Amino acid sequence: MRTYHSNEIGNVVVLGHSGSGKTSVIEAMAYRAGISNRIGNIKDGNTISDYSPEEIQKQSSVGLSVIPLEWNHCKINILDTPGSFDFVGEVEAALKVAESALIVVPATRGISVGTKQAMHQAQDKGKMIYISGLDYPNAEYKEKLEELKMTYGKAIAPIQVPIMEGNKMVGYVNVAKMEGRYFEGEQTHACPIPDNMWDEIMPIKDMIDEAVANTNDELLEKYINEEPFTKEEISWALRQGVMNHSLIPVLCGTNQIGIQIVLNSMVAFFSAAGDMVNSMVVKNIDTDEDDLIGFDESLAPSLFVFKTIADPFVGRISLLKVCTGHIYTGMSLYNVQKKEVEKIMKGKDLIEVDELCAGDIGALSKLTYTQTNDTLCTLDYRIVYEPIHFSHPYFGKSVIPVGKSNEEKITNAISKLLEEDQTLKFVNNPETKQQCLYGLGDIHIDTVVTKLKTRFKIDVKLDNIIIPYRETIRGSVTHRYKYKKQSGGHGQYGDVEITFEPSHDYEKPYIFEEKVFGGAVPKAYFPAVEKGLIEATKTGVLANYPVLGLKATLIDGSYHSVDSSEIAFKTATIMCFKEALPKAKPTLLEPFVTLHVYIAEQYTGDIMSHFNKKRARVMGSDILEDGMIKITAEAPQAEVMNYAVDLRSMTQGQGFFDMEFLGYEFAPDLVQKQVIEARK
Ligand SMILES: Nc1nc2c(ncn2[C@@H]2O[C@H](COP(=O)(O)OP(=O)(O)OP(=O)(O)O)[C@@H](O)[C@H]2O)c(=O)[nH]1
Ligand SMILES: [Mg+2]
Repeated sequence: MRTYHSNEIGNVVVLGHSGSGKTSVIEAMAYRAGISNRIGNIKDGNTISDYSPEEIQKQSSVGLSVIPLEWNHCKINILDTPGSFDFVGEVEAALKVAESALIVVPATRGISVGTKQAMHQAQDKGKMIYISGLDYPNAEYKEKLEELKMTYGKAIAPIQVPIMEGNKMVGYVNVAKMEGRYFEGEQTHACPIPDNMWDEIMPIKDMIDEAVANTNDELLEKYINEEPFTKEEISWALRQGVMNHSLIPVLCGTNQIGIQIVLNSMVAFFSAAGDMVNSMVVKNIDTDEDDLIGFDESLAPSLFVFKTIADPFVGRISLLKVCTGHIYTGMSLYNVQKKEVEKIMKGKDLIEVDELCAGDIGALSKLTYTQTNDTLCTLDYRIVYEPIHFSHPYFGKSVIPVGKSNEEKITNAISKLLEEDQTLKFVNNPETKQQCLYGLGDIHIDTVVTKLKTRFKIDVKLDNIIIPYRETIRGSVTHRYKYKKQSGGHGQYGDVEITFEPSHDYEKPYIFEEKVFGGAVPKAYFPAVEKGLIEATKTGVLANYPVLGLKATLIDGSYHSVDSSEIAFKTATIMCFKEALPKAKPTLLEPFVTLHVYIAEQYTGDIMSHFNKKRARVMGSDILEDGMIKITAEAPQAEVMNYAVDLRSMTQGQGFFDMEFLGYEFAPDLVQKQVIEARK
């Protein structure tokens, strides 16, 4: 592959519902562009894009992949993404480096949740829609097109209309050029527009002409004077429309045919990386100001790492987009975040080119310090690119390694997977002794389990995360306990009278005071009493959860000049606690979290009534600048453990949220009963 310049490079993210046919259409593009000499398919697990064992097993994409194609003297880096919401982190990374988006809509299903999500994700990019699967017997091209028009209005521009014979697509009319083409094997040849299609074609042609007329005064005058536009004028105008987001060309075909026009249209209508529309703001570290820069080859070199792959054989592979200048093997660049210098080396089987220009995407191996979201640049022009804001993981499961050898290997393996995937989190909880893995949903976590098995040969089981309940008291009680042992020689003697009452401070296990009169318990033994409290509050009397919010006042006691000891007073305190607390209205505390949920207005009702069912309190709702609604609620943690999945199904995948620990509150009787029962 030759070196391409920024005005010859385009980066296109392919988006759409899971199973809409993204990977398949990309496979066909790669074949047409001569990258491969056969079209692989999902069922045989031999596509260029879905190559990992997990993807072959699931017959579905799991990670993003980059497929560079050469077409019409340009380089198009196609970014294939998984449609499943659980892998949205991969989409977020791909969106960061793509200037344009191709959205795949299946002719059998039409506008699904995934389509809406894709249109939303690509709202600030030039877009094209590909209606795929026209070979299915139940394909409904016209209905899907109508649906698109209803949903997205005038922007929808079906520049290609299929010529159907029964259920079979045998060719198409290119409405921009007003010419028909028939399929003949892998080739197409020109044909007249079929007579029965003029009624369908003319309104579309009128719509395109209108759009062309609206792009500038010169063309408007031509339109008013009823002069026909040239093909070049139409193409230029469509490109302007796509770049300013006022037009979304719609193409159609299958995973075998109709591919060439997609490739032609991407080159014709999508912006090149080097175009001014793709400028962005970066932070200049030396001046502490924001610089507006484009993908400009004349500037000092810089690059942004948008994805890391931990390959068990090759090691770390960093996927990057060159933002400015040129990068070439042998040069050194400075990692701004890590404050380290990295040498750019030619990776085995990875970089096939010696040089990459601004706007291009490539892969580097053997970077020592660099991770996803890092910027590499020169010391003369130190800048930082805005990081990818990945979705936060709130869906958790406890991971239990099967067998001793897996226990030892798991930390290392998971740390590699964490490096690859910024939407995963791994937390060791010493209290519950659980190793907790957090992700974006159940499929996400299950895929990690598969990766552990296939890549690292580690078997694990999953379990629910234990909710960290606490215990406290609501009443007060004064209790005396005398610990006395006489077993020959030295005895044990500790005697304490303690008042236990609520401290109302649920951030601390206890507050200790003493009001001992006349040295009934010598001062020297107060620390021993406190040690007893530290020990005792670790395990409550209801369900063995740690205790919070206790006030313990030592009011009386006695001692023995020979037999009293620190250990004796500590033991007396622990025993006193155990006997007293059941009489002080012990109560379970449950953890509460604050949720901020961001949704489109139409989902407000569903979100509110769902919160109601989950014992949550809605604290307020705000309308944000972009029209989104932000709802703040406080809810018991146990009720919102699956909120990632619940919110997705309520908002068709368009809502997002964050969650943080709020504090502890008294659990209602029913919850208390259930929790105590479960701990027996
Ligand atoms: N007949 C027919 N089958 C298709 C077409 N496009 C895709 N398929 C099949 O539909 C299934 C799903 O296609 P994929 O390409 O994996 O879909 P995807 O959008 O990449 O799915 P995810 O990676 O899960 O998001 C596969 O079995 C394909 O062979 C098409 O145009 N015609
Ligand atoms: Mg796929």
